[in-house]
Amino acid sequence: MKDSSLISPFIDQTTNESSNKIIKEILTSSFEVSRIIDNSKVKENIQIKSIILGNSSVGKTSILFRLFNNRFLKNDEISNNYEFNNLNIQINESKIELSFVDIPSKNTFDGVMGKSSTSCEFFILVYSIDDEDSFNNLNYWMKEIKKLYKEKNPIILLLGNKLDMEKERKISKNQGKIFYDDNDIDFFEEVSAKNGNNIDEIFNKCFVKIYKNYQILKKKGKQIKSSSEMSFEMSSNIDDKIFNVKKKNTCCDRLTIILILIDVFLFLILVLLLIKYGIFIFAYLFNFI
Ligand SMILES: Nc1nc2c(ncn2[C@@H]2O[C@H](COP(=O)(O)OP(=O)(O)OP(=O)(O)O)[C@@H](O)[C@H]2O)c(=O)[nH]1
Ligand SMILES: [Mg+2]
Repeated sequence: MKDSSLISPFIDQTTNESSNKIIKEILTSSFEVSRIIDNSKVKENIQIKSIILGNSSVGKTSILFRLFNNRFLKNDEISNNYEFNNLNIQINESKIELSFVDIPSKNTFDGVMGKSSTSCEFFILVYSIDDEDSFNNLNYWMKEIKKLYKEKNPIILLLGNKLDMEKERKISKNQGKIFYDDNDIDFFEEVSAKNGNNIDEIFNKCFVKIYKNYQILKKKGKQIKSSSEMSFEMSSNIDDKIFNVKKKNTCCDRLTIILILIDVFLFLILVLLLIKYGIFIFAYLFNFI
């Protein structure tokens, strides 16, 4: 679980006081998500790429369909080639265009990434509460996300789907919560694509976080030109992640330089010793002969 309540580590020393105040304000404010775009108020467009992952039949397509159309996708409508358009929402003066890649899960993660763009700011990881395998396989999906996106820190939402199937439940809510806590995931919720429980609420929380992160990056003067560039900078926990990574890098860089200098120094001493004693040895041998 990422602790979004952390504010202080986020406040960058190089950012001036007024920026820090605005950043604090963004972090603590609540924002409304609107599905109706008021173009007269829109001042910026933010493009976000999302991918939905999880085992086969956990309800990935059904969740997206519910999010887009607010109804359950009938079995005879399901197709592996279902294409979702962009989902447009408005928060304040920003229009956020979310594109979703829905992959039939017979693919491996490599297959997924091969087909879609390598940049992604938002992952939705799904298991089904009645399917143990789909829960156990979360480790695989998380490992793959971390491998490819270690430093990009995309926002990750974990969904336990089919909440309506309480009687068939095999995975407790607490198990889902523990996985979320242990894996640096931003949001977790149990949902039902069938009756729509919790879907809008949890997605809206993610959208607000995406918006806040974007605004904070902007305030910090980062150049955000395109979605793919943003994905590199985008951190679901900007507060500590981006800066910790940078701090760690500088620290490692310094350590490497110090170690190289020590190596060079020791090498020079060795050469001097060789020259000094080498001459003695040669002289001794020469005299001796
Ligand atoms: N009861 C119940 N059934 C669901 C729910 N969501 C999806 N299903 C059913 O689960 C089955 C699989 O749903 P999909 O949305 O196709 O699952 P998927 O993860 O996209 O599957 P793949 O594309 O094969 O990877 C379908 O029969 C859906 O009707 C839910 O919330 N509750
Ligand atoms: Mg599907």
